[in-house]
Amino acid sequence: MRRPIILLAAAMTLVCLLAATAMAATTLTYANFPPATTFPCIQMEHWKEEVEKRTGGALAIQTFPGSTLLGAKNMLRGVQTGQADIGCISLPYYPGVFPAMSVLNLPVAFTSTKVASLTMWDVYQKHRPAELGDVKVLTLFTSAPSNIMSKEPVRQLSDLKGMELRASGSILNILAGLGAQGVGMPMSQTPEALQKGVVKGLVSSFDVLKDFNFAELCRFETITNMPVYPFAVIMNKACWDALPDDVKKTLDDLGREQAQWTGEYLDKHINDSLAWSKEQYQVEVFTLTEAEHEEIRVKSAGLVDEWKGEAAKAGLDADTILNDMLAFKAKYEAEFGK
Ligand code: DTR
Repeated sequence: MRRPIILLAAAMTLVCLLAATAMAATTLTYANFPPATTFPCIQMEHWKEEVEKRTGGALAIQTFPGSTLLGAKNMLRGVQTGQADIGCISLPYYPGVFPAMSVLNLPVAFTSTKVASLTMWDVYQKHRPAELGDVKVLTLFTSAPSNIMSKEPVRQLSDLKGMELRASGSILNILAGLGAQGVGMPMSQTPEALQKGVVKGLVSSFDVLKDFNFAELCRFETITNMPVYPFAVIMNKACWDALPDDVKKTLDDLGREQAQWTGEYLDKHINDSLAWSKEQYQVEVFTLTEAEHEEIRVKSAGLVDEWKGEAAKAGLDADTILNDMLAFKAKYEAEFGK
Protein backbone atom coordinates (compact mmCIF):
# COMPACT_ATOMS: atom_id res chain seq x y z
CA MET A 1 0.00 0.00 0.00
CA ARG A 2 2.87 2.42 0.85
CA ARG A 3 4.86 1.79 -2.30
CA PRO A 4 2.47 3.51 -4.77
CA ILE A 5 2.37 6.55 -2.47
CA ILE A 6 6.18 6.81 -2.40
CA LEU A 7 6.27 6.40 -6.17
CA LEU A 8 3.62 9.04 -6.61
CA ALA A 9 5.51 11.44 -4.34
CA ALA A 10 8.73 10.82 -6.27
CA ALA A 11 6.99 11.39 -9.57
CA MET A 12 5.50 14.63 -8.35
CA THR A 13 8.87 15.86 -7.11
CA LEU A 14 10.31 15.13 -10.55
CA VAL A 15 7.49 17.00 -12.27
CA CYS A 16 8.06 19.99 -9.98
CA LEU A 17 11.78 19.96 -10.64
CA LEU A 18 11.24 19.82 -14.40
CA ALA A 19 8.70 22.64 -14.20
CA ALA A 20 11.11 24.73 -12.12
CA THR A 21 13.88 24.19 -14.66
CA ALA A 22 11.55 25.13 -17.49
CA MET A 23 10.46 28.24 -15.66
CA ALA A 24 14.05 29.20 -14.96
CA ALA A 25 14.56 29.80 -18.70
CA THR A 26 17.25 32.37 -19.34
CA THR A 27 16.15 35.39 -21.36
CA LEU A 28 18.80 37.15 -23.43
CA THR A 29 18.44 40.56 -25.05
CA TYR A 30 19.34 40.93 -28.76
CA ALA A 31 19.83 44.49 -30.13
CA ASN A 32 19.70 45.48 -33.78
CA PHE A 33 20.04 48.89 -35.44
CA PRO A 34 17.81 48.95 -38.56
CA PRO A 35 13.99 48.70 -38.58
CA ALA A 36 12.21 45.37 -38.04
CA THR A 37 11.33 44.98 -41.75
CA THR A 38 14.97 44.88 -42.91
CA PHE A 39 17.01 41.74 -43.52
CA PRO A 40 19.32 42.01 -40.46
CA CYS A 41 16.16 41.94 -38.31
CA ILE A 42 14.39 39.25 -40.36
CA GLN A 43 17.41 36.98 -39.77
CA MET A 44 17.34 37.94 -36.07
CA GLU A 45 13.70 36.78 -35.70
CA HIS A 46 14.45 33.56 -37.58
CA TRP A 47 17.43 32.87 -35.29
CA LYS A 48 15.34 33.60 -32.17
CA GLU A 49 12.65 31.13 -33.28
CA GLU A 50 15.21 28.42 -34.03
CA VAL A 51 17.03 28.92 -30.73
CA GLU A 52 13.85 28.84 -28.66
CA LYS A 53 12.66 25.71 -30.48
CA ARG A 54 15.99 23.88 -30.36
CA THR A 55 16.66 24.60 -26.69
CA GLY A 56 13.12 23.51 -25.79
CA GLY A 57 12.48 26.94 -24.33
CA ALA A 58 15.53 26.85 -22.01
CA LEU A 59 16.74 29.99 -23.77
CA ALA A 60 14.38 32.83 -24.62
CA ILE A 61 15.44 35.78 -26.79
CA GLN A 62 14.00 39.26 -26.45
CA THR A 63 14.64 41.22 -29.65
CA PHE A 64 15.08 44.99 -29.97
CA PRO A 65 15.00 46.14 -33.63
CA GLY A 66 15.27 49.73 -34.85
CA SER A 67 17.99 50.96 -32.41
CA THR A 68 15.57 50.68 -29.48
CA LEU A 69 18.29 49.22 -27.26
CA LEU A 70 21.56 50.06 -29.08
CA GLY A 71 22.27 52.03 -32.28
CA ALA A 72 24.57 51.25 -35.21
CA LYS A 73 27.64 52.96 -33.75
CA ASN A 74 27.40 51.95 -30.08
CA MET A 75 26.41 48.33 -30.78
CA LEU A 76 29.91 46.86 -30.42
CA ARG A 77 30.69 48.65 -27.16
CA GLY A 78 27.18 47.96 -25.87
CA VAL A 79 27.62 44.21 -26.28
CA GLN A 80 31.17 44.23 -24.90
CA THR A 81 29.93 45.96 -21.74
CA GLY A 82 26.72 43.94 -21.45
CA GLN A 83 24.14 46.65 -22.19
CA ALA A 84 22.74 44.04 -24.56
CA ASP A 85 23.61 40.33 -24.42
CA ILE A 86 23.61 39.99 -28.20
CA GLY A 87 23.99 42.59 -30.97
CA CYS A 88 24.27 42.82 -34.74
CA ILE A 89 27.11 44.95 -36.14
CA SER A 90 27.92 46.07 -39.66
CA LEU A 91 31.72 45.90 -39.75
CA PRO A 92 32.33 48.80 -42.20
CA TYR A 93 30.69 51.14 -39.66
CA TYR A 94 33.81 50.67 -37.49
CA PRO A 95 36.77 51.77 -39.64
CA GLY A 96 40.06 50.22 -38.57
CA VAL A 97 38.50 47.97 -35.91
CA PHE A 98 38.23 44.78 -37.96
CA PRO A 99 41.39 44.61 -40.09
CA ALA A 100 41.01 40.90 -40.89
CA MET A 101 37.27 40.48 -41.50
CA SER A 102 37.04 43.69 -43.53
CA VAL A 103 38.61 41.57 -46.30
CA LEU A 104 34.97 40.69 -47.12
CA ASN A 105 34.33 44.35 -47.98
CA LEU A 106 36.94 44.36 -50.77
CA PRO A 107 36.00 44.66 -54.46
CA VAL A 108 36.34 40.99 -55.37
CA ALA A 109 33.10 40.68 -57.33
CA PHE A 110 30.84 38.62 -55.12
CA THR A 111 27.59 38.09 -57.00
CA SER A 112 25.66 36.08 -54.41
CA THR A 113 24.93 36.76 -50.77
CA LYS A 114 24.86 33.07 -49.97
CA VAL A 115 28.36 32.60 -51.36
CA ALA A 116 29.66 35.74 -49.61
CA SER A 117 28.10 34.79 -46.26
CA LEU A 118 29.43 31.22 -46.27
CA THR A 119 32.83 32.53 -47.38
CA MET A 120 32.84 34.97 -44.45
CA TRP A 121 31.96 32.15 -42.04
CA ASP A 122 34.85 30.00 -43.31
CA VAL A 123 37.39 32.86 -43.22
CA TYR A 124 36.43 33.49 -39.60
CA GLN A 125 36.56 29.81 -38.60
CA LYS A 126 39.98 29.39 -40.18
CA HIS A 127 41.63 32.54 -38.83
CA ARG A 128 39.70 33.34 -35.63
CA PRO A 129 41.10 36.91 -35.70
CA ALA A 130 41.86 38.59 -32.37
CA GLU A 131 39.69 41.58 -33.37
CA LEU A 132 36.62 39.50 -32.43
CA GLY A 133 38.32 37.76 -29.51
CA ASP A 134 36.53 39.58 -26.71
CA VAL A 135 33.05 38.60 -27.89
CA LYS A 136 31.43 35.33 -28.93
CA VAL A 137 30.61 35.23 -32.65
CA LEU A 138 27.19 33.59 -33.13
CA THR A 139 26.82 33.99 -36.86
CA LEU A 140 28.15 36.03 -39.79
CA PHE A 141 26.61 37.15 -43.05
CA THR A 142 26.88 39.88 -45.67
CA SER A 143 24.56 42.16 -47.57
CA ALA A 144 24.08 41.53 -51.28
CA PRO A 145 26.44 43.22 -53.80
CA SER A 146 25.96 46.99 -53.75
CA ASN A 147 24.33 49.13 -56.42
CA ILE A 148 23.44 52.79 -56.84
CA MET A 149 19.94 54.03 -55.95
CA SER A 150 19.50 57.71 -56.75
CA LYS A 151 17.09 60.59 -57.22
CA GLU A 152 18.78 61.56 -60.47
CA PRO A 153 19.67 59.02 -63.15
CA VAL A 154 23.16 57.51 -63.28
CA ARG A 155 23.03 56.20 -66.84
CA GLN A 156 26.79 56.17 -67.19
CA LEU A 157 29.70 56.50 -64.78
CA SER A 158 30.35 60.10 -65.81
CA ASP A 159 26.91 61.03 -64.35
CA LEU A 160 28.43 60.35 -60.92
CA LYS A 161 30.62 63.49 -61.00
CA GLY A 162 30.08 65.41 -57.77
CA MET A 163 26.97 63.44 -56.80
CA GLU A 164 26.55 63.03 -53.03
CA LEU A 165 25.82 59.39 -52.29
CA ARG A 166 25.52 57.75 -48.88
CA ALA A 167 27.77 54.72 -48.38
CA SER A 168 30.14 53.16 -45.87
CA GLY A 169 33.47 51.30 -45.77
CA SER A 170 35.36 50.54 -48.99
CA ILE A 171 32.54 51.87 -51.19
CA LEU A 172 33.39 55.41 -50.04
CA ASN A 173 36.85 55.01 -51.59
CA ILE A 174 35.45 53.51 -54.79
CA LEU A 175 33.05 56.44 -55.13
CA ALA A 176 35.88 58.91 -54.61
CA GLY A 177 37.82 57.22 -57.44
CA LEU A 178 34.79 57.63 -59.71
CA GLY A 179 34.38 61.32 -58.96
CA ALA A 180 31.28 61.01 -56.76
CA GLN A 181 31.08 62.43 -53.29
CA GLY A 182 30.61 59.61 -50.80
CA VAL A 183 28.96 60.55 -47.52
CA GLY A 184 29.62 58.01 -44.75
CA MET A 185 26.79 57.12 -42.37
CA PRO A 186 25.00 54.02 -41.06
CA MET A 187 21.93 52.80 -42.90
CA SER A 188 19.71 53.81 -39.98
CA GLN A 189 20.47 57.52 -40.64
CA THR A 190 19.96 57.29 -44.39
CA PRO A 191 16.16 57.84 -44.59
CA GLU A 192 16.54 61.26 -42.97
CA ALA A 193 19.55 62.21 -45.11
CA LEU A 194 17.57 61.34 -48.25
CA GLN A 195 14.46 63.18 -47.07
CA LYS A 196 16.43 66.30 -46.22
CA GLY A 197 18.38 66.20 -49.46
CA VAL A 198 21.77 65.83 -47.70
CA VAL A 199 22.43 63.02 -50.19
CA LYS A 200 21.05 62.35 -53.67
CA GLY A 201 21.07 58.63 -53.26
CA LEU A 202 22.88 55.71 -51.69
CA VAL A 203 25.00 52.68 -52.46
CA SER A 204 23.81 49.46 -50.84
CA SER A 205 21.92 46.34 -51.86
CA PHE A 206 18.48 46.53 -53.48
CA ASP A 207 16.59 45.07 -50.48
CA VAL A 208 16.39 48.61 -49.06
CA LEU A 209 14.29 49.84 -52.02
CA LYS A 210 11.35 48.00 -50.51
CA ASP A 211 12.28 47.58 -46.85
CA PHE A 212 12.93 51.32 -46.32
CA ASN A 213 10.65 52.36 -49.20
CA PHE A 214 13.67 54.11 -50.76
CA ALA A 215 12.19 53.36 -54.21
CA GLU A 216 9.74 56.18 -53.61
CA LEU A 217 12.56 58.76 -53.49
CA CYS A 218 15.22 56.96 -55.53
CA ARG A 219 13.51 56.21 -58.85
CA PHE A 220 16.79 55.39 -60.63
CA GLU A 221 18.82 52.26 -60.01
CA THR A 222 22.20 51.50 -61.56
CA ILE A 223 23.69 48.01 -61.37
CA THR A 224 27.35 48.37 -60.40
CA ASN A 225 28.08 45.14 -58.45
CA MET A 226 30.15 46.94 -55.85
CA PRO A 227 31.28 45.18 -52.64
CA VAL A 228 29.10 43.48 -50.05
CA TYR A 229 28.94 44.76 -46.45
CA PRO A 230 29.95 42.17 -43.84
CA PHE A 231 27.91 41.79 -40.61
CA ALA A 232 28.57 39.91 -37.36
CA VAL A 233 26.16 38.79 -34.65
CA ILE A 234 28.09 38.89 -31.40
CA MET A 235 27.40 37.92 -27.80
CA ASN A 236 28.83 39.33 -24.58
CA LYS A 237 31.64 36.97 -23.52
CA ALA A 238 30.64 36.60 -19.84
CA CYS A 239 27.07 35.93 -20.91
CA TRP A 240 28.30 33.20 -23.25
CA ASP A 241 30.54 31.65 -20.60
CA ALA A 242 27.60 31.38 -18.21
CA LEU A 243 25.47 29.31 -20.62
CA PRO A 244 25.15 25.53 -20.08
CA ASP A 245 27.19 23.35 -22.45
CA ASP A 246 24.18 21.91 -24.27
CA VAL A 247 22.87 25.40 -25.03
CA LYS A 248 26.32 26.47 -26.24
CA LYS A 249 26.37 23.50 -28.57
CA THR A 250 22.94 24.36 -29.97
CA LEU A 251 24.06 27.92 -30.71
CA ASP A 252 27.36 26.78 -32.20
CA ASP A 253 25.58 24.28 -34.44
CA LEU A 254 23.32 27.06 -35.71
CA GLY A 255 26.12 29.50 -36.73
CA ARG A 256 26.88 28.34 -40.26
CA GLU A 257 23.31 27.29 -40.96
CA GLN A 258 22.12 30.79 -40.06
CA ALA A 259 24.75 32.36 -42.37
CA GLN A 260 23.43 30.25 -45.25
CA TRP A 261 19.77 30.91 -44.39
CA THR A 262 20.38 34.67 -44.37
CA GLY A 263 22.26 34.56 -47.68
CA GLU A 264 19.47 32.59 -49.33
CA TYR A 265 16.80 34.87 -47.89
CA LEU A 266 18.52 38.02 -49.13
CA ASP A 267 19.35 36.68 -52.60
CA LYS A 268 15.65 35.99 -53.12
CA HIS A 269 14.52 39.17 -51.40
CA ILE A 270 16.56 41.58 -53.54
CA ASN A 271 14.79 40.23 -56.63
CA ASP A 272 11.38 40.62 -54.95
CA SER A 273 12.33 44.11 -53.83
CA LEU A 274 13.39 45.23 -57.31
CA ALA A 275 10.26 43.75 -58.92
CA TRP A 276 8.11 45.47 -56.27
CA SER A 277 9.86 48.81 -56.93
CA LYS A 278 9.23 48.56 -60.67
CA GLU A 279 5.59 47.75 -60.08
CA GLN A 280 5.00 50.30 -57.33
CA TYR A 281 7.09 53.25 -58.52
CA GLN A 282 8.09 52.36 -62.10
CA VAL A 283 11.77 52.72 -61.16
CA GLU A 284 14.23 52.64 -64.04
CA VAL A 285 17.16 50.25 -63.96
CA PHE A 286 20.38 51.08 -65.81
CA THR A 287 23.18 48.69 -66.63
CA LEU A 288 26.73 49.79 -67.37
CA THR A 289 28.86 48.76 -70.30
CA GLU A 290 31.61 46.16 -69.90
CA ALA A 291 34.16 48.99 -70.34
CA GLU A 292 32.57 50.85 -67.42
CA HIS A 293 32.64 47.78 -65.20
CA GLU A 294 36.31 47.46 -66.11
CA GLU A 295 36.83 51.11 -65.14
CA ILE A 296 35.30 50.40 -61.70
CA ARG A 297 37.60 47.37 -61.33
CA VAL A 298 40.71 49.32 -62.31
CA LYS A 299 39.88 52.26 -60.06
CA SER A 300 39.14 49.96 -57.11
CA ALA A 301 42.19 47.76 -57.52
CA GLY A 302 44.29 49.90 -55.15
CA LEU A 303 41.92 49.06 -52.30
CA VAL A 304 43.20 45.50 -52.10
CA ASP A 305 46.77 46.73 -51.62
CA GLU A 306 45.60 49.32 -49.12
CA TRP A 307 43.78 46.61 -47.16
CA LYS A 308 46.91 44.42 -47.25
CA GLY A 309 48.97 47.28 -45.84
CA GLU A 310 46.49 47.87 -43.01
CA ALA A 311 46.21 44.15 -42.25
CA ALA A 312 50.00 43.75 -42.18
CA LYS A 313 50.26 46.73 -39.82
CA ALA A 314 47.84 44.90 -37.52
CA GLY A 315 50.23 41.92 -37.53
CA LEU A 316 48.08 39.77 -39.83
CA ASP A 317 49.15 37.46 -42.62
CA ALA A 318 47.25 39.45 -45.22
CA ASP A 319 48.13 37.32 -48.25
CA THR A 320 46.93 34.13 -46.60
CA ILE A 321 43.66 35.70 -45.47
CA LEU A 322 43.00 37.15 -48.92
CA ASN A 323 43.91 33.94 -50.74
CA ASP A 324 41.79 31.86 -48.36
CA MET A 325 38.84 34.15 -48.97
CA LEU A 326 39.24 33.84 -52.75
CA ALA A 327 39.56 30.05 -52.48
CA PHE A 328 36.40 29.72 -50.32
CA LYS A 329 34.59 32.04 -52.73
CA ALA A 330 35.61 29.89 -55.71
CA LYS A 331 34.61 26.71 -53.86
CA TYR A 332 31.10 28.02 -53.05
CA GLU A 333 30.64 29.48 -56.52
CA ALA A 334 31.41 26.04 -57.96
CA GLU A 335 28.92 24.48 -55.53
CA PHE A 336 26.05 26.97 -55.72
CA GLY A 337 26.71 28.97 -58.87
CA LYS A 338 27.45 32.68 -59.06
N1 DTR B 1 25.49 47.66 -43.88
C1 DTR B 1 24.82 47.97 -45.04
C2 DTR B 1 24.25 46.97 -45.83
C3 DTR B 1 22.80 46.86 -45.78
C4 DTR B 1 22.10 46.36 -46.82
N2 DTR B 1 20.79 46.31 -46.49
C5 DTR B 1 20.60 46.80 -45.23
C6 DTR B 1 19.46 46.96 -44.46
C7 DTR B 1 19.59 47.49 -43.19
C8 DTR B 1 20.83 47.83 -42.68
C9 DTR B 1 21.98 47.66 -43.42
C10 DTR B 1 21.88 47.15 -44.73
C11 DTR B 1 24.75 49.38 -45.44
O1 DTR B 1 24.97 50.13 -44.56
O2 DTR B 1 24.48 49.69 -46.61
